[in-house]
Amino acid sequence: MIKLLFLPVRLIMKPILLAMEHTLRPAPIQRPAERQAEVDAETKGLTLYQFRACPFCIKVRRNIRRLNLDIEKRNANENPQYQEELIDGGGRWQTPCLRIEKDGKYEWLYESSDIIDYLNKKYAA
Ligand SMILES: N[C@@H](CCC(=O)N[C@@H](CS)C(=O)NCC(=O)O)C(=O)O
Repeated sequence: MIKLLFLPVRLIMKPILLAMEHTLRPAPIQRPAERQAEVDAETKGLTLYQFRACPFCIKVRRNIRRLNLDIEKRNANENPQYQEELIDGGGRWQTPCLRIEKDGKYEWLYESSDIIDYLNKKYAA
């Protein structure tokens, strides 16, 4: 019921949030080509499960852009396969969630602030 009440608000906010994300894009940091290649290889093991107009996902996407990271984004709202992966793997229907591949296994990191801290610790320097 509550979700239905918020539907018109979400419909109005969606284009506004996406336009703001586009307009207020942060500049990506620059790294020497060799370091960027290392970072690109590492981030192949990362996948962001997200909704397009979720403000928490936008916050994480902005940080990913600022850190100049090539991370695959999977829209869990529009693709049933990604939705299933998120619920089965992460255990919760909540985005953003960062899937981290380590030694052939996956870790699932929820909470936008924790995802941003994780990425900053590894890639902000
Ligand atoms: N505290 C969380 C909040 C995340 C959150 O509330 N995400 C919403 C989308 S904006 C969600 O996944 N809702 C689940 C649903 O729609 O059922 C964070 O910062 O990541």
